[in-house]
Amino acid sequence: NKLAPIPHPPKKPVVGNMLSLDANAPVQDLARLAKELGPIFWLDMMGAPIVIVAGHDLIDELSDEKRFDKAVRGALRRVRAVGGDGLFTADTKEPNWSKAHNILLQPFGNRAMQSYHPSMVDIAEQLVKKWERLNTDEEIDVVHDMTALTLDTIGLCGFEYRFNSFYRSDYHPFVESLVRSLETIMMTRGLPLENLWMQKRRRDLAGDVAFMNSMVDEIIAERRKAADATDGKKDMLSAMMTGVDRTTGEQLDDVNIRYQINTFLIAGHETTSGLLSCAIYAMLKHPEVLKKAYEEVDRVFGPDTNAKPTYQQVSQLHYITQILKEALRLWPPAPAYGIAPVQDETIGGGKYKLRKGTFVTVLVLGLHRDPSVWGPNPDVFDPENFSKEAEAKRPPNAWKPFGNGQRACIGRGFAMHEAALALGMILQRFKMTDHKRYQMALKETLTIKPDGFKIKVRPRADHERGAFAGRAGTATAA
Ligand code: HEM
Ligand code: LEH
Repeated sequence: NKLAPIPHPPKKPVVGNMLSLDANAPVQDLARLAKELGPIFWLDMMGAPIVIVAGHDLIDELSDEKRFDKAVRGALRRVRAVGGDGLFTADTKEPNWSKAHNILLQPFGNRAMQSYHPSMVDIAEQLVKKWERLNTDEEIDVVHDMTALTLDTIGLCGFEYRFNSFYRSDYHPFVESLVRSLETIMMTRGLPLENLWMQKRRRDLAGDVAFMNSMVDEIIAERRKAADATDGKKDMLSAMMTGVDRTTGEQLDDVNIRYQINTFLIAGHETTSGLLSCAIYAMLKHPEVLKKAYEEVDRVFGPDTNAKPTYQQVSQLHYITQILKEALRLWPPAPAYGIAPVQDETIGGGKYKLRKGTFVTVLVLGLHRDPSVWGPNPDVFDPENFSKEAEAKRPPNAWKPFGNGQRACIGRGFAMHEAALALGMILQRFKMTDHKRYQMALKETLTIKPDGFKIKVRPRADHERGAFAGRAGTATAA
């Protein structure tokens, strides 16, 4: 096999390919470019090359952790302003990465998930209570309410803090600062820092970060004052304050714990809400899927909306989980991740050369619609893509919404349980209508989410519960 040059679109002097990407939709532009240029191409970002890979064969090779490591560069490097050396934005080689990884496996493990379940139900009940009290004609801003759900959930499970998002129409000041910071990080992506407009944003960023840090530091300090550091609490914070890394025998320091909490809040705020919103969108566009989802929830949860779903019931929502996985395929909330070769490499059977340290973007959005894996109609939503049989047949590294290997998402189990519980509780109680005939339009922040998606809901009547139609039907007739 001969070495082939990596394709790239024509570039302009100085800015290179900077202007090939829409500042408000860079990832969608990359997916468009991949359709024109193929599964691998490179862009010149004002002198810095970045290689984009969007096809399964190549990404399978790039998933070899011995050859490629996560690269905290580009947009992600700037997230360090908020996430510091927390897990998500630490280099794999930084001592605090493996230390925190080892310590955090416990509070993100299965056993811990069961202990968070009641808190997850607490917040999901606030969501459905809000929806139950709406007047018939009132619209729901889906992303807004899902963000309230996911943020309040991580607040409560993470450090027993209530953002109380369902009790306010605006956002909690912490969230205002977080959102503004991420916006600045997104806007300044790839741009030189020195200009006036940017200086204002940078001052705001510094102020916002200082405010977020002081709030989180105070929560940590409060907890330190308690007699046994856990204060009898079983949240992620107490696990971080007491956990010991078996390899080094060391504990996390309070500054690093603060960065972990900032990170969980970014993660809880940005991604699971997008997943839930996309899953609702897809169900509304596919009545046959929605019908099966209702049947499963009615079978597993039953009609009694006063009974709180148990942890075990949620883990039996297999079809709902298929819907969530398929939503993660078509609209991966984290649509790309960055890696770099540890040594000089060639990929594609010796075809493409990648120098050590080259910044490579794995375009998950492209991977998830690669016809060589997903067939000739990869854009069609079909939860059967995640039936047991279909999953068993799938080649490795074809579905990567949570990233790769040891640097994959530590919160995936948390997110999936939270999402299945929320969808289950929504479906148990409501009929939803897509009164605007919404068509998917993605808004890019660091993540992708539906832009301006509104629905209406009304409570389900007993006779609408398929599995119980007979019983409920007779009762009403009598
Ligand atoms: C890492 C996606 C929810 C915490 C990642 C990565 C992806 C991802 C793609 C790898 C990033 C990279 O390689 O640069 C998602 C998605 C979520 C989700 C799609 C929801 C649907 C969460 C939640 C938490 C969380 C709820 C925590 C409460 C983390 C952390 C890492 C991470 C700490 C870094 C892990 C490490 O490198 O050791 N996530 N995430 N995520 N995620 Fe998530
Ligand atoms: O390749 C990357 N960035 C490039 C291209 C960019 C347009 C995609 C660049 O120039 O920076 C690396 C990808 C960085 C984007 C990170 C998005 C992930 C957001 C997830 C946040 C929530 N979260 C955190 C942990 N779990 C979930």
